[in-house]
Amino acid sequence: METMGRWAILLFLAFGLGFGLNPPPAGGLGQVGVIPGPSLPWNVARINAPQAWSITLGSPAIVVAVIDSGIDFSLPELAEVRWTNPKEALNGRDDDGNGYVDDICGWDFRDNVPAHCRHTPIHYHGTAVASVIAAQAGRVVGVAPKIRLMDVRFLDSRGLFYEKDWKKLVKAIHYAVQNGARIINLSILAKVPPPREVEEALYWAWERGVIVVTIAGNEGRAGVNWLGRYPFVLTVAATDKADQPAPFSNFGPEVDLSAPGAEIPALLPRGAVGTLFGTSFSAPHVSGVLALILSANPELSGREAAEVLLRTCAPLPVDKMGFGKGRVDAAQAVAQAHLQFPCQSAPPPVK
Ligand SMILES: [Ca+2]
Ligand SMILES: [Ca+2]
Repeated sequence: METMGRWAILLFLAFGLGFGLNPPPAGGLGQVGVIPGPSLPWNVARINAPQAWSITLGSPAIVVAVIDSGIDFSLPELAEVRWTNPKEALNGRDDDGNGYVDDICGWDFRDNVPAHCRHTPIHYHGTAVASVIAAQAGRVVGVAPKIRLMDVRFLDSRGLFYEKDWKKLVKAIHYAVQNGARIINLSILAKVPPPREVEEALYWAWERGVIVVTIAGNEGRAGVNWLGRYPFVLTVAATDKADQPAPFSNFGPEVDLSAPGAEIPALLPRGAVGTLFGTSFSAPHVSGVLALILSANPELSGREAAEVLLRTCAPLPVDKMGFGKGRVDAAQAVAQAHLQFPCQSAPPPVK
C-alpha cells in the first residue's frame, strides 16, 4: 500500500528564479585573481572572499563533493574545477576497485552510471550550487575558484527525491568520503525524518573529518528541516543584501551560521545566469569558505576547520536569534586558518 510519505519527501526549494540577461562569454576563461568588476557578484564580495584570495584562491587538492542534481561542466567557468579520479581510466573496468566502473569524474546515483554518461536531463540546482562554490571568473565567480568539485548526482531531473531514494543518498555520501572529498555540500531537505542509515552515513563522514554542509530550509519559520537537525552537520540559514536574515529562511538553535541566500547570481545549465533565492544557495558559500580554509592550511582536521569557520563569523546586526554564529566571513576565516597554526608557517628565526 502506498503511503503519503512515499511522495512527501522534498528537496530543496529555490524560488523566485529569474534568468539574467548576460550572454555567454565571447572568449575563454577570465583570469582568476584579477576579477573584473561586473563578474564579482555582490554575495562573494559581501563575505570578503576577494580579501581571502590574497592568501589562497583554493587548492586543487581540496575537493568539495556536490551531492545534488548534477553539474554542467561544459560551462567555461566550471570546466577546470571538475574533479577527476586519478586512479580510474575509461576502459570498462573498475581500475581503483571502489565499486564503480569508469567513474573518471564522479558518479550519477540517479541514473546509476558514471557522471559523464548520464542520460536523464539535469535540473539547474546542482549547477547553480557548484557555481557559487567554485566558478572561475567569467560571467560570475565563485568563492573558491581553484578547488575541485566532485559531481555526485542524487536529485532527479525535477530536482526531487523520494523515500525510496534514501539508499542512494547513503551510497552518495560513502562515495564522496571514500574518494577524497573533504567537504560535502548537501543543499537538500526532507520533511520527514530520514532512516537510521542516513544518520549513520552522515556521522561516519564526520568521524572521518569530512564536513557536511546542509540547509535550514525556506519556509521562514522557527525550526529547520532534515538533514539540518543533526548535530554533526553544519546547518546554514540565509541572509540578504542588507546583511539581514532573509525573510524566507528558517532559523533556530540547529542553525550553525548564515550566508547570503537572496538574489544570488549563479550559472545555470547551458549557460544562462540566474538570480536565485534559497538556503540552497547559502550553503555553497560556507562550503567554499571551508575549502579556502583547508586550502590555506590542509593540515587542519574537519573539526578544526569548522571551528575556525564558526569563530570568525560576522555577527548579524539584528536581535533575531536563530541564525547561528552570524554571517560567514572568508577573509577572517582564511587569515586565522593561515596564521593561527604556526606549524604551517615558516619556522621562527633562530635566536
Ligand atoms: Ca572505480
Ligand atoms: Ca575504468
